[in-house]
Parts: sequence; structure tokens; C-alpha cells
Amino acid sequence: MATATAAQAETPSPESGAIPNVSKDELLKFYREMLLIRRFEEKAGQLYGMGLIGGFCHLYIGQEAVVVGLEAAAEEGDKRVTSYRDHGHMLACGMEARGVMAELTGRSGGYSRGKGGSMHMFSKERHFYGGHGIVAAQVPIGAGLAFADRYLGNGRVTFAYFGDGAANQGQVYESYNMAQLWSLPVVFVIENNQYAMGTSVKRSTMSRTYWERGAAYGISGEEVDGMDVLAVKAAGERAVAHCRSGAGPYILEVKTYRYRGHSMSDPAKYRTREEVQKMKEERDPIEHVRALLLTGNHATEDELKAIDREIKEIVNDSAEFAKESPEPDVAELWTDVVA
Ligand SMILES: Cc1ncc(C[n+]2csc(CCOP(=O)(O)OP(=O)(O)O)c2C)c(N)n1
Ligand SMILES: [Mg+2]
Repeated sequence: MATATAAQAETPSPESGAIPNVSKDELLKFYREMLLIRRFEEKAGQLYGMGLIGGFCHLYIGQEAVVVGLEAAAEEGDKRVTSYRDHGHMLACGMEARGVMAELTGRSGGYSRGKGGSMHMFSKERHFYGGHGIVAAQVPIGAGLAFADRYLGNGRVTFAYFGDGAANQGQVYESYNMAQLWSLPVVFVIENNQYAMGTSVKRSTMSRTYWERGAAYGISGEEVDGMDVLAVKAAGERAVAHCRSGAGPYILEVKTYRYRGHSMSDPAKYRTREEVQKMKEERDPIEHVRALLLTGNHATEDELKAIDREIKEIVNDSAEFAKESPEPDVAELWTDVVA
């Protein structure tokens, strides 16, 4: 069994001006994609405050580099499945901002025609299998998707995302066992944002190097700096190559941080403002790429401002579309229901 600790410095400091293993265009793409998620989530937070979004809503702000980096390692046809903190995953795999926002607001123009909401969206076209509200439920589903691909022999890989809290669930280990036993092409992505609702990993977890638990099943893996999109992409490429070679699953423990509360109602008493502020100031994934672009003279302030405007337009347009989209017709109560 091969295991590797990542934390390998994939990215030089912005001051060096060098961009490793990545073109200027790709760096701009990362900037654009992470910014889209950030601005989209901020807008969703506003609409929630205005009462236009109801129920549960879990924002992904702070964790953008995880999904953007891993999507850069994916190929067309690869699959993804995640938890309720899912809007970023949808946008990163190419789902439309309009359809996601309309679903958040419970409108018929949404991905589930307004009947699913934040935690229940799917896109067969983009190979996105949800959106799951039950903690860790998506992990065996991810193994199942990979089982189907292995059976079909189509070379596809599934990314199964879950949190540090989910990583303590029994069904994760049942999935690990079967995935390795049957050499399933699944990347288990632990998004370790250090908290499960209001419980820090220090309070909940005995052995806190989650990726190493794969060793019990002979599964390789590594820890990754989830605030560095280039490090995430590089680790994602190692994971995907491993899975596509037929060697079975791979575990990526991506160290990240969520800036906002667990959901829209969160007393925020379990961590200090200073802790959050420090992460924002010192480790922000978008600022990191921005600095690489600017100090390396790969983009000007004006070019980045133009991207900011472009993203703002996409997000505002999605909110307008959502507001104008009608609520689902009563007859929709009886469609897509399995009895
Ligand atoms: C089986 C189950 N138990 C409890 C809950 C309530 N719950 C929702 S999210 C959550 C915390 C999960 O934390 P983590 O896996 O770290 O993901 P994060 O929210 O940090 O992304 C809990 C306990 C649930 N939805 N499902
Ligand atoms: Mg967590």
C-alpha cells in the first residue's frame, strides 16, 4: 500500500511570480470559478435574509478551492456526489447559476422544479448526483456510482465528498471496505473544515488524520492544503490517475475552512471571531490566486475588475431569473414521485 503525505508545496509564494504546472489561462479560470461560487453564495445569503429562500441553506464560502481544484483534475463524464453544502459543487461542475438559484428559492425554473431546494438538486447532464441531507449518506452512493462504472468498464471516476463530521460515521468504513475489495474508481474527498456544526474536530475525534484511516483497508491517500487550489488540483490528478489505473479508491483529506456558520442559523459560539478573521486574512483561496496573478504580472487590476463585474452580472441575473420564475404548479405535487 502506498501512502503519501501531501502538504508538499505545490505553489510557490506569490512574490516569486512563478506559476507551476499551470497556465495563466488556467489560473484565471480558477479565479473566475472560485469567485462565482463566493458571489453566488453571498447572494444566496442575502436572498435568505430577505425571506426568498426558506428551510436549510449551508454556504460554502471559504471552501471554494476544494471543488474548483478537484474539478480541474476531472474529465468529462466523471461523477460527483456530495452533502447538503452543495451549491459550490454544482457551479464548479458546470450547472447553471440560474437553475441553482431558482431551486434555492423554490421556483419552477430550478433544477428540481422548485421541489427540492438547497439540499436536493441533481443534474444527469453534468453527472451531479446530489445534494444529500443525511450526513455521510452520499459516501456509499459514491461507491455505488463507481461500482457501476467499474462494471461498465468505462474508465470514469467518482468524487464522493463528505465532511470531517461525516468521516466518523460507520457507513464510510463499510464503503471503504467494499471500494478497496472491488477496486472501485472512487476518490473519497474528506472536506475537513474542522467543524461539524458547532463541534470542533478536537472535541469529537480521537485520531485526527482522517486520511490515514484508509490504511486499515489498504487504501492510499494523502492530506492536501485545501486553501491552495493548485495543491488541490495536483493532489486530485494523483488521485484520479490512481483510480483510473484500476488500483481502486483513493482518499484525499482536504484541509479547509468555512467562513460562515454551519447553516443560516448558527449561534457561532464555538469559535472566536479572531480565528475566522485570521483565516480570511492569511489563507483566503481567492486572494491567493489573485496575488499569484498580480505579482507575477499575469493579469492587471483592471482585468481582474472586469472578471469581478462579469461574475456579478451572472449572479445578479440568476437572482432575477429566480425571482421571476413562478412557483411550482400544484399538479407538480404528483410528478417525479415514486410510490
Ligand atoms: C445522520 C445525520 N445525523 C445528524 C445530522 C445533523 N447534521 C447535519 S450537518 C451535521 C454536521 C456534519 O459536519 P461535517 O460532516 O463536518 O460537514 P460540514 O457541515 O462541516 O460541511 C450534522 C450533525 C444529519 N443531517 N444526519
Ligand atoms: Mg465539517
